Amino acid sequence: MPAFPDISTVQYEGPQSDNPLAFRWYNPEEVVEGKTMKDHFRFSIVYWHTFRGTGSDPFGPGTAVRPWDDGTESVENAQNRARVAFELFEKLQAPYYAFHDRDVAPEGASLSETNANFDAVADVLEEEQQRSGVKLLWGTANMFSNPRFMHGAATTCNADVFAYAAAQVKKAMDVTHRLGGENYVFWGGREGYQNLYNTDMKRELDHLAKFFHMAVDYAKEIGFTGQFLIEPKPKEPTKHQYDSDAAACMNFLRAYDLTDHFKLNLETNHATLAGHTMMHEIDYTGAQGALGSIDANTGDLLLGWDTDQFATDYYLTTQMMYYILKHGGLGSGGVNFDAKVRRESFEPIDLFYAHVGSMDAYAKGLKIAAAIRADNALEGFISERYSSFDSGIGAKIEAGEVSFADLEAYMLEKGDAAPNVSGRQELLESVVNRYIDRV
Ligand code: XUL
Ligand code: CO
Repeated sequence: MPAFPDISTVQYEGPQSDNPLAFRWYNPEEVVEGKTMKDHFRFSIVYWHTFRGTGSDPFGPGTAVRPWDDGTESVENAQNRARVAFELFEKLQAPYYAFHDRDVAPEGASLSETNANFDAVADVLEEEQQRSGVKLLWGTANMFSNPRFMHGAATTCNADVFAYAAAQVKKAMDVTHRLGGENYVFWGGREGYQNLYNTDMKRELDHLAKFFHMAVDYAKEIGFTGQFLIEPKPKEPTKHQYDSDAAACMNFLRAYDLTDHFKLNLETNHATLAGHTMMHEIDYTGAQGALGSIDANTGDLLLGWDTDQFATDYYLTTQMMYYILKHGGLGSGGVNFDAKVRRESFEPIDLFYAHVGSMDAYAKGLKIAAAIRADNALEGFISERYSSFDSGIGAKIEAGEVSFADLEAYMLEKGDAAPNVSGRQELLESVVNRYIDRV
């Protein structure tokens, strides 16, 4: 019996459609910059918010109505939920999904029982993947919910907890590999600290690096060739998260000789919590050759926490797609909806409205970004702005051919620097508006 009997597969109807269960902009086969929209986005739906989120908050319990879920932690309920999940993935035309180990299967009384539960649900996931053609974008391990991880997982002070975390990731990698996962993600849930008085930060960072190297070794052992990703986030749950932003992650990877094996999974709401725009994080990471994947969501302008909302803002999606295009796309990553419907949006159909609206916002953002790029409307200005480095003294600086003494001699002779030209920020913001209007 279908869980969503009144909803059929969402189709593209074009920008004039008033049907909230149709795409107005996301047209999977439409080609933009030589690639179909389907291949640009590789849209993915997350298991945790969409199938395990209840709408609970610190002030009250869940509100979500999920008629297919019997509310128990049984393996049977988990297997049934998996079938419902694939019905939703297919009806949204999402080619990918992503999970934490503990989203898909319940924990048992011991690690071996937990692993057996995971295998039993993985059987259904595998069956459903084969039936539907929906693929696994990435798997990950939840090492932040269980109380054993109160001090961290790879950065815990307790060696037994480190060992448990290693065993858990080993199993999550096995299942991700078995299901053909194209990436494996580490979000450093409780990998950070609250107070330095009780923390050996250097030792914790060394342990985290050891943990990642063990994961790289294990991937080789089992023949897993998917991309490893780490996901920057500055706050929540700890005050000082070790993976606080893209720059901190890149520095960590470089310091511990991990850059060959890891890229980044950037999340919009994490970027803004770090005091950055998402376009900043994408451009920074892209410049380092480490753009791996995107957790697509947005925060709220007025709230200072990780609200994980579905993005519908064309400025945001345009900026994201612009810098994703600039850096050659997402490779084995995708646009993964790490987003949850609001507590007040409690009906199953809200899950559809949310994804359809946001898929459309990204599709329109892609078209706007491609139009800006086709006219060289921003890059043209940027190359002109830096043109003093294209020849003469600027070219010599870039080529490393001059010293401080050479530059002093040059300037003593010239007397003063050439006059500056305007940065034209206001003009350029209006140029972006012009493309948003036109597409
Ligand atoms: C937490 C977050 C996680 C990761 C996966 O803020 O984004 O859901 O994406 O662990
Ligand atoms: Co995320």
